[in-house]
Parts: sequence; C-alpha cells; structure tokens
Amino acid sequence: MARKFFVGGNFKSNGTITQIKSIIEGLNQASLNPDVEVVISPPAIYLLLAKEIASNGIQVAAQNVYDKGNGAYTGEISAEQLKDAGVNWVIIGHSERRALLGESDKFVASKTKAALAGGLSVILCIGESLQERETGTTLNVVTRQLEAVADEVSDWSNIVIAYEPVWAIGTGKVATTEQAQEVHAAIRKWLKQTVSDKAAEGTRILYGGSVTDKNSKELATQPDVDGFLVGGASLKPAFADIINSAA
Ligand code: G2H
Repeated sequence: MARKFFVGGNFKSNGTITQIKSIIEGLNQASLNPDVEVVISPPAIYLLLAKEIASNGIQVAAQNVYDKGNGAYTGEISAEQLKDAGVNWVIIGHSERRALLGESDKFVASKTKAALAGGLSVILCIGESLQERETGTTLNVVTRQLEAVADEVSDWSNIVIAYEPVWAIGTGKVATTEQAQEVHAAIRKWLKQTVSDKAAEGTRILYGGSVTDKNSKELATQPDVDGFLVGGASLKPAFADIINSAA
C-alpha cells in the first residue's frame, strides 16, 4: 500500500495567540491536497486553541510528552493528558531537546514507549550533527538512535520517523536530495532488517531541516522521502505550498 504523504509543522517555541490563530486560519482556508496528512505542532499552551480552530483535515501534535503517567512531575504533560485533550500526535526526540535539554536515546525511547502505550502517534526525530556527518558516522548515529527505540517498542505502526540532520536545522543549509534519499533508504533498510517487512513498507520517513517551498518539490521526488517536518517555514503562508508539494 502506498504511504500517505505526511507534512508536519513544528512551530517550536514561536507564536502568540494572535499569530497562532492567524497561521491556522490561513491553513483552514488554503486549498490543501486531501491526500496529504497534515499535523501542526504549536507550543503546549496553544494546543487546545489549535485543536479548537483547526479544520481542513489538520491534526495537532504536542512537541513533547513525559514518559510517566499523571503524578508529581512538575511541568510535565502525560500521554493520558494529551489524549484527554484530543491531541493525538507528539513529536519526540527533536535534536533541540536532545542537545539543549540533554535528552538521551534511552529517554527518547522511553517517551516513545509511553506515548504509544497512551494511544498517541509519534513523530520520532533522529539525525546526525555536522561533526558526525563529516567523520562519516551518519548511519551509525541514526541507527543507534533507532535501536534505542526498537529496544522498547516492537509495533512501529503508529510511528513516523523524521530524519533531521542537525546541521540543516534552521540554518538554511538543506540536505541535497541525494543526501536525504541515501539516509532515508538506509533507515528503511534498517526497518526491514530490525523490525519487519511491513514496517519497512509502511513507515513514513520524513525529511526535516530548512525545508521551504523552494526545495520541497525536489525532495518530494525521492522514493523514500514520504513527507517533511517543517520548522521556520511552517509559520508562513508558503507552508501550504510545502504541503502541496507531494510528488
Ligand atoms: C528541523 C525543522 C523542524 P527548520 O528542526 O523540525 O526546523 O525547518 O526550521 O530547520
């Protein structure tokens, strides 16, 4: 079965009530390809607002979840609470959280397990740093990040993988179509060898890192690029063009 193209908008820690409303109202009115799954991810404080106003088939994702249930975990949000709020997706393992907040492969895996157990779907982010790319260890790094999750999770049917080379994030330095395709193909091969044929065939692998309406069309032509996780450009009207760039 063909994989449904998927475009996520990671607003990161950007926006005000007025701005988030205006972005979503713009998307509601845009003519979006109905064959593309669209998930926007505003900061946690705006999730309910986004849920309330998003239409046009647009779903909502949290940018984080804790790996424990409800309880004495000040500042954290559980999978149960996201589900209760009608937020069915969560981004886990974004490189900004790995780098700035010290989230380890193990913690990312534990959050993924908790999110799936709580009935959420997961956008699992992986990717190498510039130094890792330059020293030729890209595939070792992404495999290590995936292995940690495979140690905790056997059913990958509610996981979308986002390959985001750290050197391409917010830098304007997008990976070439060849660089993206090479890593995406390797991830699919890993899924086949480690998880199952079904997971390899069905799992969407997104590219993330300085995606814009200028480069998305070409990236989307690659056989193993099943969509995008978009940061900066998801805050702009051209996000609709990225959504519509499915090959
Ligand atoms: C990578 C991406 C979204 P940007 O972090 O996850 O951000 O498109 O701004 O590079």
